[in-house]
Amino acid sequence: MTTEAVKNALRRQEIELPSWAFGNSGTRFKVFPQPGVPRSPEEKLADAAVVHKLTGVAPSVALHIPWDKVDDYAKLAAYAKEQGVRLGAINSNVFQDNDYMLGSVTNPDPRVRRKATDHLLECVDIMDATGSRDLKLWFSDGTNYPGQDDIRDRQDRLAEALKEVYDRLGDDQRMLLEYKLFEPAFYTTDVPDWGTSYAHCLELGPKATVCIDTGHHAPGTNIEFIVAFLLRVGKLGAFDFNSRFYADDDLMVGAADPFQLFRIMNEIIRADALDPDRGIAFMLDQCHNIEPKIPAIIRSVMNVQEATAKALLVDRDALREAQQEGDVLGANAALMDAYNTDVRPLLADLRSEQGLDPNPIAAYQRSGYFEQIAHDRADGQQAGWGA
Ligand code: PSV
Ligand code: MN
Ligand code: MN
Repeated sequence: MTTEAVKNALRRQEIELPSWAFGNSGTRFKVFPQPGVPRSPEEKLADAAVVHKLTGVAPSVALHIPWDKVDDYAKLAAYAKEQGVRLGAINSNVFQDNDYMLGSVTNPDPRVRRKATDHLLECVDIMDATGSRDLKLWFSDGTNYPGQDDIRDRQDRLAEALKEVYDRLGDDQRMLLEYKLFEPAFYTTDVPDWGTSYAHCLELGPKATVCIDTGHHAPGTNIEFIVAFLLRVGKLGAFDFNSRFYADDDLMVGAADPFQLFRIMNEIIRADALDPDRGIAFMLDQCHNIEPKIPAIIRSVMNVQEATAKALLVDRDALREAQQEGDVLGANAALMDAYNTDVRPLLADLRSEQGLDPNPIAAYQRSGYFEQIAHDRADGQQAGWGA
């Protein structure tokens, strides 16, 4: 691909930001509050708009309900637009209510299942108001002890709830079913892996696709294989990007394993699935516990751009030829040459051509925005996960 073609593809790239990444977060041991943290969904959108203004590739913001609960979602969407961004995926939350101790949509109690399903339906109502395309579902449901509940019955309950929500989706709306190996459930999880998610999505129909959260796998899992497989069958809907060293660490994407991120983006380019028109949502799902949030999100966006640029630079003809000739080392070299290219100058050039500062983090630090929000938001309750 020529440098111009690489730049053109990068110009069209879109990365969605999670509203919750801007709020205070931490571990179960301690949340360290940071100055200037948003106090409302509107302030989260304002911060996200700064990231978009400086990087040019983050035009949408995912909401988490009820963390981002407001009275008037159409008004929130209009506010986002004024700020220069739009509202993206609606993330449901059926994991933070006392009723969900034994599960939400898979709970043995039909009353709790109804309550959970009603929340998911409410999220679709919110999508109607915000104009969001995607409903993202993640279930913490599972069990802690062998025999605690019937594994198969729980799958039936899950399928029933998903079907009800699926049937409520509008023509242009989609359901993204996220999986996670474990936590908070430690023995069984009802949607633990891509296979389970895929099987449910297949049964539901074309509007249901799998969301891959890069932090939700066992160590050593070959995520790019999952990406390639799901792309081939048209069932990859989205990514929740982040990094893990141990479990669901939610660190900045590309920080722990930039090579893995490149390998994932390589499968995306191989399938020609980067363009927003192709329907894959590239979202971040991260928390910034000890680092300043806005620059960390800018860094994450840049990490995705760098991995993408390298994947675009792979000499596809040389790679294909080496593969077909059984030239193992040549094929591997075609990938590694691209991965080892320093794409930072190309991205800096691209930003300059777009009228952006070539160094978005330095531009943020010079902008005075942090000093402003630290001053303006000194009062009131700072948002955090769950706020
Ligand atoms: C679960 O660990 C998860 O990745 C889901 O996407 C949740 O909605 C999100 O984290 C909340 O941060
Ligand atoms: Mn996630
Ligand atoms: Mn997670």
